[in-house]
Amino acid sequence: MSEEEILTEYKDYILTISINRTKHLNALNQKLYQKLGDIFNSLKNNKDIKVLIIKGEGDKSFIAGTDISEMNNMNQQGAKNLAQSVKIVLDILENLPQVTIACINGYALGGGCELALACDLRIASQKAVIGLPEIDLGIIPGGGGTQRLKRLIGISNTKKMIFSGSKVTAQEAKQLGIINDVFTHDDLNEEVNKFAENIANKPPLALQYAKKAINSQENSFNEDLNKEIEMFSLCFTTEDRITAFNAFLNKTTPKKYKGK
Ligand code: CO8
Repeated sequence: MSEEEILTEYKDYILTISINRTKHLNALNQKLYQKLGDIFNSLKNNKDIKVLIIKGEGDKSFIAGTDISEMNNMNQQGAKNLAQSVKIVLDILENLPQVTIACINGYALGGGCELALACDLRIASQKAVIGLPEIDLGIIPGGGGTQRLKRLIGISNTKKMIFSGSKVTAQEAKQLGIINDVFTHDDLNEEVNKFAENIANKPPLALQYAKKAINSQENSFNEDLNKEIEMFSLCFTTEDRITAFNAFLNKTTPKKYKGK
């Protein structure tokens, strides 16, 4: 991985991280997850950073998911290992003392949507496209999507999105409660920065305590996340998963699924 696959910029208590893998629409591979985990870890005790903004480079995509080519070769254990390591990274992100904002300029799909769901806030451009399309790859969300989305928009809306794999517009996502605010594509960065500057001026400890109180979940949440990992990795034992991945990677339409 070249150093530049994650760009960082610091100004006035605000750290901006930008995923820079534009050829792959900023899809996250294992090395990038690891690097993100290292960055998030380094923020845990950093009092000079009050707000973290996460973005995707280019004009088209926030993060188009976890890297499908990399997952294609995984067996059940490999998928479980991946999901468990992503869980650690997103748990750290979710519980950072800083206020975290996903600045969504385009595709936020699969693992990209799940990373955004682990942020405190999601602010999008009118061009954003949001979804958990894993079902069309013969798998399910494995980065906390089934649980975090359910908590955000309820069981019924979550089932509709995950079963259909449908991608929604920024406006639809705002109506569902996934997105906090929508701005024109050109205004997105400026509006997110303005919002971040406002938050960075609030009392930091009160922000942290508010976040802890809001994030507090009943004990079963962790069990639910582990259940998701079990189901996600089980998908990697199916023929349909291989059929669906091959169709994506070969740019063809998948044949009828066999149910095995
Ligand atoms: N992984 C790998 N490569 C990708 C991905 C991805 N998720 N998304 C896009 N790319 C690549 C394409 O393969 C293509 O590469 P190449 O030029 O070498 O063929 C390049 O990015 C550009 O993409 P397209 O040509 O397809 O661009 P389009 O504008 O035609 O389409 C789309 C854009 C609609 C976003 C399309 O690329 C797409 O459908 N991408 C896949 C989206 C998806 O299914 N995401 C979910 C992936 S599964 C997942 O994230 C599981 C999460 C599990 C949790 C993680 C912990 C376990």
